[in-house]
Amino acid sequence: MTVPHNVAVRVRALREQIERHNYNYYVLDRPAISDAEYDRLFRELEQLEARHPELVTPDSPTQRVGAAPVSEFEEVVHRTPMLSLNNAFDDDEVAAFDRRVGEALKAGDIEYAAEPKFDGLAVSLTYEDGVLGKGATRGDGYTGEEVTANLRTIRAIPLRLDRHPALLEVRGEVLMLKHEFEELNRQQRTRGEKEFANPRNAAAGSLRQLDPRITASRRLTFFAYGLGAAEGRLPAFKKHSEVLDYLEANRFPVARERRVVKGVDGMLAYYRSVGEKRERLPYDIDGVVYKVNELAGQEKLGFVARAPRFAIAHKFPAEEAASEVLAIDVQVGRTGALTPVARLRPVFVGGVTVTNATLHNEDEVHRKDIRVGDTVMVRRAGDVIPEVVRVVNENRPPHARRFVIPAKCPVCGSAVRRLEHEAVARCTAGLYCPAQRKQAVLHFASRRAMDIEGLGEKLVDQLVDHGMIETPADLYRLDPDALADLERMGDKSAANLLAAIGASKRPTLARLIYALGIRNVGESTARDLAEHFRGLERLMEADEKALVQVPDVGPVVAQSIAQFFGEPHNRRVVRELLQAGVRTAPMLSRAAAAAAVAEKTFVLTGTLPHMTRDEAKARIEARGGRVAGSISKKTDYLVAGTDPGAKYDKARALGVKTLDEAGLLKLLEQ
Ligand code: D41
Repeated sequence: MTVPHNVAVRVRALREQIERHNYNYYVLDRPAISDAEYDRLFRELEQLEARHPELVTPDSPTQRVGAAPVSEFEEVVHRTPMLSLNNAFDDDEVAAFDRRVGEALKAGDIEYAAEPKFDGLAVSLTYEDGVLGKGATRGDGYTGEEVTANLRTIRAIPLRLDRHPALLEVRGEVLMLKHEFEELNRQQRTRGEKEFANPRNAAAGSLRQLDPRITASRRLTFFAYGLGAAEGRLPAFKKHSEVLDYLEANRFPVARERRVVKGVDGMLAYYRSVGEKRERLPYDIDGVVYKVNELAGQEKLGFVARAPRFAIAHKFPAEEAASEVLAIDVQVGRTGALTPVARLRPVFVGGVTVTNATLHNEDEVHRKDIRVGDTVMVRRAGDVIPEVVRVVNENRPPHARRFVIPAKCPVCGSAVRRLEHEAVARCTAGLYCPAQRKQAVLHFASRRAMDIEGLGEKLVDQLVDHGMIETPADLYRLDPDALADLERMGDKSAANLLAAIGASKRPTLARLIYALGIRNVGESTARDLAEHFRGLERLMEADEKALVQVPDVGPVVAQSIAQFFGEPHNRRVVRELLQAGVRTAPMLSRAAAAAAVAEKTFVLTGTLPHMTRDEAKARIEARGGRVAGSISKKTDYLVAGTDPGAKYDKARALGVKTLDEAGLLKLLEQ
């Protein structure tokens, strides 16, 4: 049966459209049609091909998935070997590389093509007459495994090229995007299957499946970084950067973060800028790669052993490293929460030496089954608190016991309780527990609370451990001589601290409420409570029924507050604070307070230290104020952050009052 001409034309058009949408979606990350429209095109193509099997070609988008499983992979000899990269671990090694290059090329200020170093699997794609014929893993660089059927399932890889030489090898890395990895592990968890340690392992495991249908079900992607063998007509490339542009023009994904830089300074600046972006990139990278950009220069430099002399990988400090759990301690926080902490054999990871890692809570420890003596992978990414990611099981000592959260507080010996719906266990002693007492004092003194400068952790430890303070109220009765005798103090520091404590005696009511550290009462709730009750006494006497009258206060918060003030000890602390001379700043009458903001026009400019402009706007508007975009004579206040710009000058010129963030907060708190 011959195929009608119009069917053949339609099939060709459908393939082109589908591949274009694949490209928009998987390479450009910019879909141009809906999933439903895409599915419709795809189904139409499938139906036409089913009716006219002679039209099916290997480069049809319908042929990406569905190849039969194999029992093992064939070996492939790479036409040109896939070399390895030498590594540089610090700036000096990069400088040494640049010096060697400069000497060999007898030139200075060398131009380099700089790229991210993808943490994936290197593969080679062979296009014969523009059609993807073979795909192979790197293997040992000379021979790899033929994984064509699996690579074909990766939508970011073109099955055919538009303009093409007779033969072309494209080299690049197969990887799994971070969010796809998270999603895959979520699925593995719900199915009760083993999770993957990282995106690289997930990509490797997915690519090396004997059944391509499994590979197809995993979302892999690909980035090209160069060419291997080529036969036939190709543009006359002079630079590596031109090769990358060529690949990009031929619909291969190529790193957007690539740059051409000059000399060591250019390379190091690139390294730092990519390092700074690393967390936000959708894929894992383990460094950057610099390649001499001039291809003539590359040729001149040649190779040593299996690595080119014209390229080097500049590695980031590893974010994961193995260490050993020496002990599991339990820390007690301000609200009594018990947090298990792993004490580790010191290990250099993420650029610093790590000795402790949080284990979050009891369930986490059990989920990961972390035990003393275990060898574990420790992760420290960016500025995030170090974590134990998983146990590396082989080395577990035979009698390692399961961790259990202690029944008694490790600091004060009081009972520990864990509520049914909560992940954390808590010490029930409240402020009788020295650990909680310390945290309570630190919170009381913190910047957003009573703002006592110079009262840090080391000092509070000493004050509590020497029995000099039991509650925040004791701060206002400290003896100057005893204070001066403490470690790392002295007369001058003692006097400064006492002055700072004295200066904290006039807080707003909202700050004082916040400073008390009532569970579930953050700054915003504290403000609402102050506004509603307008005095500490009234708040202390309020029952749960009265408390839920406050906007945004629900039964849980109301219960926390009522419980807090139901505790005689807490009432005593408040009484003592008042006796010590702590007085809340007078609040304006409701009418006056409203008048301070309501109906007033504000203009915001610059960056505020603690809130976004949207937050500031919302809070002004919540009080009936208006926020305008530009300054005029009608503006009542300009709220200026850092880098205020021209609005600030104009406000000054018009005599408009300016406020900083603190001034605005004061106005809002009134
Ligand atoms: O992103 C990468 N992982 C990457 C790997 C890259 N951007 N460029 C590379 N360039 C090369 C040379 C210069 C040898 C062609 C590489 C690799 N090689 C490579 N990948 C695995 C081993 C070597």
